[in-house]
Amino acid sequence: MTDQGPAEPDRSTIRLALVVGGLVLAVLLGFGLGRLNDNGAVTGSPSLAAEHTDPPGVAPHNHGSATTTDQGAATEPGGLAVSSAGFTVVPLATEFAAGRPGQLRFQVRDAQRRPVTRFAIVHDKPMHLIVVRRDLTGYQHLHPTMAADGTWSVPLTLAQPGLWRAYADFTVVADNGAQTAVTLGTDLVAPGDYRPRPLPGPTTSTTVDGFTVGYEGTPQVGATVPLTFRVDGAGGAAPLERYLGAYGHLVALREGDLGYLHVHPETELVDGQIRFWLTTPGPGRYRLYLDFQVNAEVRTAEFTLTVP
Ligand SMILES: [Cu+2]
Repeated sequence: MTDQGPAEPDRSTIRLALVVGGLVLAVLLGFGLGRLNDNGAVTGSPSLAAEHTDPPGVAPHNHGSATTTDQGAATEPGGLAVSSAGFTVVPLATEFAAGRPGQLRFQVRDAQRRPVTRFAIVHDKPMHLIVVRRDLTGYQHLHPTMAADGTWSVPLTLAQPGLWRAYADFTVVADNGAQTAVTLGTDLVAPGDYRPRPLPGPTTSTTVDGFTVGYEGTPQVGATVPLTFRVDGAGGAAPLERYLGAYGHLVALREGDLGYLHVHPETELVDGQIRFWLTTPGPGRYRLYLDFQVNAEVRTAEFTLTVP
């Protein structure tokens, strides 16, 4: 371009060509950089994840978020999309016969459409699968097993007809060791006569299998606050056992879109009670599902929570 021959062309023409060429180059570069940023965000999360502050006693991770890369939007729920951060959940079949035992099989695929096979163990498991009907009934918390080709499978019964939501909550380990926590969601269907149940009214206490479960705490929009659960049996405080690396496992789902909230467990009991840190993304109604274990049996206590 700078090589100008003896028959010198009009300088203004050259200048114009340079300006246009520069613009084209700038646009192309912009595209390239944008793509690099997109790709970089998939695997470049550790620095962002490290900046994420966790409540005391909680190992740095971002459980339940759409991705670990959404640093600026850490309160946004996950589970709303089949694809996020370059990963896609692909169910092999989505239709189930209501009330009949079936098998859910799925893969997590990367941006190159290859099945992912390297997952980090988080809360004792490489994959947490939550299944709930769209009216927030029929909650199940399952742990599928993975075949060598990256296909996950787990026995699943959708007890009642309707549309159901399945959440795959996992952390991918990249070749360079970088970890990306993702919660993806996909719908399942059990054809039939769907009779949705209205969401029960808000409460902070409930009973399940003879246990009384109550909690204290006041979730606030955009804040991470402690929720402390107490479990009592016939003779007082129930002898809680470790379950999934803590003394309980809490899932919170938002009514309306079934967004899957951030929940951090405390790994040890606090005054004999189970404490979680919950981040509430906005006003609305939520359903809380507390899994706890006593005498080697896991039970689930459910609560409706209204956040003004
Ligand atoms: Cu789990």
